[in-house]
Amino acid sequence: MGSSLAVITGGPLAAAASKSGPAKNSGRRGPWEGEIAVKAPLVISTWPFGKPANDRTLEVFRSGKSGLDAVEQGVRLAEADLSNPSVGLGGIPAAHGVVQLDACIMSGPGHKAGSVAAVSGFKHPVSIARRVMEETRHVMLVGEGAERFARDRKFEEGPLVTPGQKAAWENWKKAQEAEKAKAPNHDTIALLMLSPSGDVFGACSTSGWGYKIPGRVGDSPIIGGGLYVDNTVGGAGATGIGENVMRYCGSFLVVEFMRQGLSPTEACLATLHRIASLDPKGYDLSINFVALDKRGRFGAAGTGQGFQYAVACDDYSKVLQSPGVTQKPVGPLGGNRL
Ligand code: SD4
Repeated sequence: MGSSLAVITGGPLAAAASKSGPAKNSGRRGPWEGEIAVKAPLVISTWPFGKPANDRTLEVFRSGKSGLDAVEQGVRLAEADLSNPSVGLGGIPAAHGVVQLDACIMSGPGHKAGSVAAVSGFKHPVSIARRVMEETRHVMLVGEGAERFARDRKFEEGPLVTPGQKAAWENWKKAQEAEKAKAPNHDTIALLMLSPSGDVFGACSTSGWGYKIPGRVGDSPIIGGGLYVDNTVGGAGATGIGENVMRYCGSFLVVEFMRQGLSPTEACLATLHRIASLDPKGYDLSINFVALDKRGRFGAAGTGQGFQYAVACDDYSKVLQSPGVTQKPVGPLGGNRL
């Protein structure tokens, strides 16, 4: 993409973070990656596995499909990726050994949304969410109802637990009996796109918190929690401990901060600061946000160090490092657990 993107690594907040806690930075100082607007189409998504999903999104969009088709297909790539243990096929199961998936999709034009939660036996929950959005008068279907809805529409069925995940779950079960169990890492793809006509689209998909209580729903399928799009402002998505995002309408808040004039990175940081100011755990939350705005700016931030996100536009496709507020590592630390 050449000179149209100013990629600035590091940042004052990262430098100001201390071992003892969060940097005393209001999140209003930059510059950060993505502060200078780039030409749409622009795609941003969580984690390094977002890079191939971004590339797929752009490829689908450039082939003449809609922005909604593009974000859906980008997320489907992550859902089908067996090597990704936290989205779709091969996702981490719940405590009873069954993979339960959460996903949602949002269209800026029309402010439309669809969502499914705790869905088993279907590897593409993002597409089920899209059909909920397009074919029903509802926004969200869960569990058995969502599965029946998908079955009626002939969505491909099949087991989601891979042999590797089954063996890991069996080990966890044994360790749990011996009270030595550690929940595995978990991630989510939240992907946002700005089209050249200025429309914003987003989609999000995850298997959620590993070995969660069956029926647990995280932030990812919650509109305004794990994903939010406002076609007049931009969009935001989240990853990390969903309990720490959904109690604060995290992605909605990022978008609202952008509406007030903050850049995407500043808005992600301001949201982290707001949540930490209210939460008894302070910044000990393990949450991260990505965002883009209507002007073609993008950004991300996390409570800890090491949250990576992927950005693609023109002939540019990269994994970038977000600013982290504290020196703690990015991994999950416990959600609602005290
Ligand atoms: C959830 N936010 O279910 C998701 C999981 C995730 O990094 O993103 N983990 O809570």
